Amino acid sequence: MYFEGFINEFRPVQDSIYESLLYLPSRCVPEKLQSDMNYTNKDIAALLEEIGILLRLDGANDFKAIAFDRAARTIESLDEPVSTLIDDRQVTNIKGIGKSIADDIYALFETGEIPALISLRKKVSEDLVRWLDISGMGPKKVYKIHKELGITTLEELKAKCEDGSVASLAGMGAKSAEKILKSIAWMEQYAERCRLDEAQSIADRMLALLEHKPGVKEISVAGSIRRNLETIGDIDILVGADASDAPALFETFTSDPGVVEILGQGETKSSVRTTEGRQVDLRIVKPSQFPAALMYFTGSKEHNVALRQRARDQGMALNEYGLFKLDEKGSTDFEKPIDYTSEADIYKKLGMSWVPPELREDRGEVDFFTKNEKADLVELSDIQGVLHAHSTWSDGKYSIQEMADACLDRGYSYLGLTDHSRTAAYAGGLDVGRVQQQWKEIDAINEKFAKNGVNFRVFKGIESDILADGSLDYSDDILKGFDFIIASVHFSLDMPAEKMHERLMRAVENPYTTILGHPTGRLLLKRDGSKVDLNPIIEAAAKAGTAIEINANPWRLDLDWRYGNKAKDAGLLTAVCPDAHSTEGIDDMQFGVKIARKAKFDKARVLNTKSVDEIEAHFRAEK
Ligand code: DGT
Ligand code: CA
Ligand code: CA
Ligand code: ZN
Repeated sequence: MYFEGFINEFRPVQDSIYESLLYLPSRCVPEKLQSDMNYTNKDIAALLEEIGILLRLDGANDFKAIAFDRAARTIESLDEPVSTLIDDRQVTNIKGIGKSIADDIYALFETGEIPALISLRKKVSEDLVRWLDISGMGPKKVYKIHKELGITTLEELKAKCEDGSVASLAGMGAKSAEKILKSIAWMEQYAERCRLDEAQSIADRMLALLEHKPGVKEISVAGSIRRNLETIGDIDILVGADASDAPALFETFTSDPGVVEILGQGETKSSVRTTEGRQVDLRIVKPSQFPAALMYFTGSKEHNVALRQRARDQGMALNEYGLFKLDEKGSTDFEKPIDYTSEADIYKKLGMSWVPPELREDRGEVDFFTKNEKADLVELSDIQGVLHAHSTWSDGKYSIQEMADACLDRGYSYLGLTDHSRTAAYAGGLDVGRVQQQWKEIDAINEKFAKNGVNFRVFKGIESDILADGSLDYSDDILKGFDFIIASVHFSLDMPAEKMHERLMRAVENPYTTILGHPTGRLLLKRDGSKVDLNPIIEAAAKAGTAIEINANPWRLDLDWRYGNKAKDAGLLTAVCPDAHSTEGIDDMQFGVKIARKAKFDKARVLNTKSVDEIEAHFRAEK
């Protein structure tokens, strides 16, 4: 059958896991930033920071490295662009920037390079740089292990952790070695994936590159991005174009400056690696085949398998070219598909209605859309307010007023401010006195909004730590003064599952808890969350009227959407919360909504789709 070759026409070059680690976004510092040699303060800070790190990996004197760290931080927080200080050689006027670093910056603007950085990049082994992706490994620790054991590669590090050499180093111990091994295992498992937000921005760039090119009649992302999965393997893009236009489109795609390597190229598919180290697959199909191909390449594989079985049960065959009638003997003419014009059309011919891509995971959707015409999924435009945000009162970057204005700018009508509670001292958690002071500031801001006729409200919230025994972080007489409370675990995430169960149960059943924050504490591709079965927690929360957050920060996306069916059955409420530590952080809302949809939440079960008055009533009823 000729369609089988469709996805197998070439074998992409397989990178080793370690090779792709090089591209891990966490340390993605551009080689040469821009050809016109205009650098933002952020660019400069990133390069200086890299020098500091490489110096430490090279065993240099700490004073020297610290000077670069400090310069990076200073420049990052300057209001004025450093680029305006180059011509008049004024960079040394910046407090904390000496002549030597100033010269590095002049060199950057004049030649596009910092010689010291170039030589450090040559001198310090890439293998060693990779160690920095191990969680808890800073450059000083890397250097120490490298130096004392005489090893450089991850493989060697792994071996030395296993044979006890790392544990026997001063200041290390068995626990540290174990942690390193665990983290390497994580890296091996996930090096091939990245977060949704990272993949999304690469996909957007590729779509923009192609969408207006001659011959492009249809274009869409497919694969896991289209399904709003929280981590992405490769990025799939599908184009509908005539075969005669395909070669030029592939040429545009593979010659883009954002592409560093062509992994494979065929007549209908081309795979590349981008500067971020991600693989992008572009497939070009005939416009008439676009809907069937889009359906197929959106997946998931499991959803496709279920649909194919359904087609067969109904005497048809389904593949990426469409639906085909089978004769009695089960064979068919693949040149003659049953007519279709859209994805919805194909689903209809299978006796069901269109399935939103984010639900295509074979978790009951085939059955659901056989019986129902549509699912009501929450939309970004349904969101009316921001809950879970931090200000300079704890570890946020902006004042309450600035955060409120940023919410207002984005069309929201309230901000539920939740700085950290007192136990989170490392994050500037508020003691009782500061809580009361903050309330006064919030009252004043609300009065000002009211006086100016602005229909916007700041609610007094707190992100209260859940203490080890499950209690909240203030006494009841303080707790009752808040409009609402997000209760989150921030320490001892690795306690035994039964203890964590008790801890979370107590927290969700506490009448003061409005929302349980990031329920597992996971950091995607970096750190596992606490090992606890959330099913009973979801039931208890639903019963108590406590919502469980979908933390919209793309590192978290926690509650996991895989609890969606359970949450729906239990009638659980959620709140889609950006957990914003800056004004830009508010924009993470989009990722949370994607996950909320994938977890089957409708508008009615998402707290922050409520209007100001409705949410206020909800807070009051919960107290
Ligand atoms: P990823 O890239 O790991 O994040 O996940 P996907 O879902 O994007 O997977 P990918 O890129 O390998 O393939 C894209 C879609 O193509 C996938 O969701 C379903 C379809 N597909 C690929 N290979 C197969 C297959 O062997 N069988 C079936 N039924 N579908 C496949
Ligand atoms: Ca993919
Ligand atoms: Ca793919
Ligand atoms: Zn938090």
